Amino acid sequence: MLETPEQSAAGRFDTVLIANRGEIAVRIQHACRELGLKTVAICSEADREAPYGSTADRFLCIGPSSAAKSYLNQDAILLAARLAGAGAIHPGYGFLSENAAFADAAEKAGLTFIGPTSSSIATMGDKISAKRAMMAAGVPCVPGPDTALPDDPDTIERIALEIGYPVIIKAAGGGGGRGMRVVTKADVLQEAIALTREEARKAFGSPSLYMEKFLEHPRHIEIQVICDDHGNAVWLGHRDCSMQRRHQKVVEEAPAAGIVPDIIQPVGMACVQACLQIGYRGVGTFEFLYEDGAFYFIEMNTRLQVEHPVTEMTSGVDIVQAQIRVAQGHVLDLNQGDVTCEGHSFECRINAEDPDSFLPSAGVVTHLALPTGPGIRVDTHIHAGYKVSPYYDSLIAKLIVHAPTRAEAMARMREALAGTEVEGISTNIPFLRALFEDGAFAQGETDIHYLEQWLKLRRAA
Ligand code: MV4
Repeated sequence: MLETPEQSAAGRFDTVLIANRGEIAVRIQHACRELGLKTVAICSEADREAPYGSTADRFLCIGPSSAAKSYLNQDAILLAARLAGAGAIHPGYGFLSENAAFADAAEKAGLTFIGPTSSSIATMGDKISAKRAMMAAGVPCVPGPDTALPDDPDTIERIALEIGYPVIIKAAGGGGGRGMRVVTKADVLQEAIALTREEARKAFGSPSLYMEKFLEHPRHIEIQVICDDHGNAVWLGHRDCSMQRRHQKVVEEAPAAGIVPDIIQPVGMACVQACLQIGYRGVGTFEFLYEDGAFYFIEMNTRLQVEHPVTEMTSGVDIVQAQIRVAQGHVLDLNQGDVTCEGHSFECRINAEDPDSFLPSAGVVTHLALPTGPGIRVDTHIHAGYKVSPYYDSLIAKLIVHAPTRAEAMARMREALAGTEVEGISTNIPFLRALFEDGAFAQGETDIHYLEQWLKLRRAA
């Protein structure tokens, strides 16, 4: 039965269009079906055989294989929602999940966008306005002004001296490692600014930059929040995402090793206060750098994240279902006192890529064996016979484990990786197995540079 725009706009929808693909499309579909909602799956030509197509109530091919003409094609997605009678859109992560214009267009089409308001997305998408909002809310930030760098070279020079070298220059429209440049001394500052401004203009359509103190050996710690439309917000613990290569996370864990509750709790509560202050709705992640016992806000992600399962395993909260229920207008059925984070969880991103060069590896999966057993979860869309296409990111599965302690969770991940077999394509499983044998990683508290240093040493050996 088609829903009226008024009905769906009020969040009383019974059908969700999942505007994504791969493992997150499977994950969201499970959450919707458990909530008794109907689902509309979409695909590009390359994903016509996707398994989640057969379990959805409707399955629409919306365009050619290229993401620009399918998963990023706003008009095609909104038309599919209308034709299939969907009352809501879940964007997942990546693609249009942090596109304020799409969120706005969906709401204007009478659909519920399962996410924050477009204005929250826009505010956090501009890294300067995000920092300003956080500073106003008392969230600890990296030293540096919450205003765009002016054009005047003398003023820029003065700002850098006030911060103290080394400094990092970032694009307001950047994020996730794009549009950044480190400057270690004054005599190259102006040239660095000019280069970064030009790159920002080309990549993000805005030359707006800001400057911060460059932290040399931080860890990347993030805090998960969930907020409803009735003035309630909770934080669900924290994650360590420092194990990354070229800004691509490889292994994530919850909680971060060696961070005691007494120092993270005030930060978690500051994030909750910030959410209430800006009227945030849905799930969100506050990204921090952690160095010498102090936290420094760098960015807020206004979407469900790839690594949400490690927080689900430790908090026991189904984050995707909570996100959907909040979008339906329900009051958050969680208060901070209910949130207890137990044990330790790791997630390994299994990628269809060469384990040494990290180059993507497309092809047909001829054999697949996945681990089972206590404290093991696999989020995936692939199966034996599945054709891994070259059009999208290389993530084919997420292997998640949970155990009472970090050491037990490491042992469980080693055993789970040993029981994970993917043949027919190359994967990073051998690399992950080696990483989970590494002593320093086992010790914990490695920083954001560790993995790239470890890879250099492995290659030199
Ligand atoms: C920084 C930083 C050091 N100091 N900002 C990279 C992506 C984006 N999240 C911000 N990033 C960084 N910002 C200051 N003031 C170092 C990084 C950084 C990084 C941060 C988190 C995880 C991995 C990273 C890899 C390289 C650089």
